[in-house]
Amino acid sequence: MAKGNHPEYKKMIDKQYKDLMKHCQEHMEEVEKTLPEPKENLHEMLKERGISRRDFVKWTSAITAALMLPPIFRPMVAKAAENFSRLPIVWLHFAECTGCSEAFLRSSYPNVDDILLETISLEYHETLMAASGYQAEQNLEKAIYDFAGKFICVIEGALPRGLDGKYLTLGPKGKTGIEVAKDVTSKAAAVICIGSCSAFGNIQAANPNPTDSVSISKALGISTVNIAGCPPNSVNFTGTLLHYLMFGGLPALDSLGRPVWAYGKRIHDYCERRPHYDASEFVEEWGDAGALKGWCLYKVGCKGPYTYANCGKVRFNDGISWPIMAGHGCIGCTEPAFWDTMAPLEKPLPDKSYGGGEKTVDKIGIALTGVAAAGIAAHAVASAIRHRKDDRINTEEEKHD
Ligand code: FSX
Ligand code: SF4
Ligand code: F3S
Repeated sequence: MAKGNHPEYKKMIDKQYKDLMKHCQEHMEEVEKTLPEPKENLHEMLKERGISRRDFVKWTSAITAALMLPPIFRPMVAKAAENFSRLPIVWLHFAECTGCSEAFLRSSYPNVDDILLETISLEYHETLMAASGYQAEQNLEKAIYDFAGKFICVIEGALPRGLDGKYLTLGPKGKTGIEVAKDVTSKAAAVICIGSCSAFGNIQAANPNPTDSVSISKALGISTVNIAGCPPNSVNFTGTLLHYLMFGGLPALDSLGRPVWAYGKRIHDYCERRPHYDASEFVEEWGDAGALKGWCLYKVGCKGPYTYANCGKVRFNDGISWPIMAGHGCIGCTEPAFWDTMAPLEKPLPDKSYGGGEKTVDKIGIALTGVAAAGIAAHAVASAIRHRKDDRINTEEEKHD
């Protein structure tokens, strides 16, 4: 009998989920007692934006599945969504293109995730707030004082360390990004890096990195949750916040700080072109017969075999499409230092880069995994929300310097 069908094994898994549900219920009762009243009524907002109750139920099922939780958690996901606007958020911008905020906010067909993001209680967001100068600085100080230890600090952008951090200064007092980041993150309940810039340094840190830009984790020596991608998928951000609201902790993370539920598998594992890869049917050049037939993009540079993310599963723009579906290979935007390690973007990697050409792609996937596969492991709630960065993360990042 397969392990998964064994009655004892099934009993053990059922018990684990039951315990997790109990923890979730208790935590959510606590949230209702301790966090401020919701600022927005989600259902009214959904109605105003033409999203029916049925669409909402469909969304809760999809996000429950994306979070690798069984359907019994669906009502808890719905409740956490209703509580979304109770969570105070301070959203900082450093060295980046603001594409992450733009990607979340400029959706032409807003779905439930986009509307949820509109409901969050943004105590401070440099792109969206009306205040500027001294008033903006006061708003930030007030937010971190009023919600000390309770707010989530969300960060877009890398931190330049060159010239004592002076490549990036903010506000009327000319504070460096590093000073602002240190001050705010030290008072936050958790730090979530949105996008590969804050998560890994990204384009700012690409060779020759003249400003000595690095990730938030490396600049400050703290652990961060890394919602990687340039830009990342809004589902991976909302899902992580929903998890936080449901369980009072962060989801299990891989060795690079990425939530396992979203970044636990390779692009290559979810790809709809995979049968063509397995049948050795490749696009050889742009616009050829293979491209018209939707064959595999490996030979025109797809880095899906080396890239961990759920893009093919959750897609972008309300599930309409994703890079490989649109006809270009994955450029590896959820991986550290991808501009340096995955270039040239439209050519396969030379044999030595990751240990081999197309024949060894699957072995590479296995070697790079090093994360729990699925299920309950993705929800082992971290006991300490904010703690010093561990050596494992250091080692991983230094590998890509
Ligand atoms: Fe970076 Fe985001 Fe890419 Fe841009 O803020 S992840 S350059 S989409 O905007 O940080
Ligand atoms: Fe898909 Fe790229 Fe893998 Fe081909 S190489 S199957 S296009 S992920
Ligand atoms: Fe980025 Fe590749 Fe997804 S380029 S958006 S990780 S398909």
